[in-house]
Amino acid sequence: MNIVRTFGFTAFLCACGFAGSALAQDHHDMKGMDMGSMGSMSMSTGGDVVKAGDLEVSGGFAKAMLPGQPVGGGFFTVKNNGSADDRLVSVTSPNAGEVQLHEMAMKDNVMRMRELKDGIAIPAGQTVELAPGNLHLMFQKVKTPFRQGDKVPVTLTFEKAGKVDLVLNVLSAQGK
Ligand SMILES: [Cu+2]
Repeated sequence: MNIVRTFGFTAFLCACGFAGSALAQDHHDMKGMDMGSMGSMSMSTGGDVVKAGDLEVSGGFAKAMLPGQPVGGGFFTVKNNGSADDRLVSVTSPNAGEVQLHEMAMKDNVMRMRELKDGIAIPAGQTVELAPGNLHLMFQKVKTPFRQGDKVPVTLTFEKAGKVDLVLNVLSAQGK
């Protein structure tokens, strides 16, 4: 039972690119990174820009999954041009049985992730970035592992802006 549990946890981390040798590297990078500046970094992944109400969603991508890997990570940026706070409450995709909203954070020098059951706040006038090592979508029960070059459609549901359809471009397993 212990072995099964440990394996499950490892596979889980793997989806976000923090397993094996990548762990030490990411660990190191995270320490030297000013988390406050991450929100202002712009991704140049070539994804569509989709507008809904005051929201602008851009830079959507997913990471390629290793064969047999059951979960995958997805990322994008949401800009709130309005004067009212909004919230990403749920996400669905025809390519996954379930899509969860996750957050990664360092705790006691260990990178951990947790599900954000209350969704992700998109404050008025701000830009929220879902990015590797930080906030992300976690695709569960994926039948066909994402391959580089694939497109993964998702429907984002916001509290105020409503539903937004977005296509995530699948990049390499490293997210590049
Ligand atoms: Cu996750």
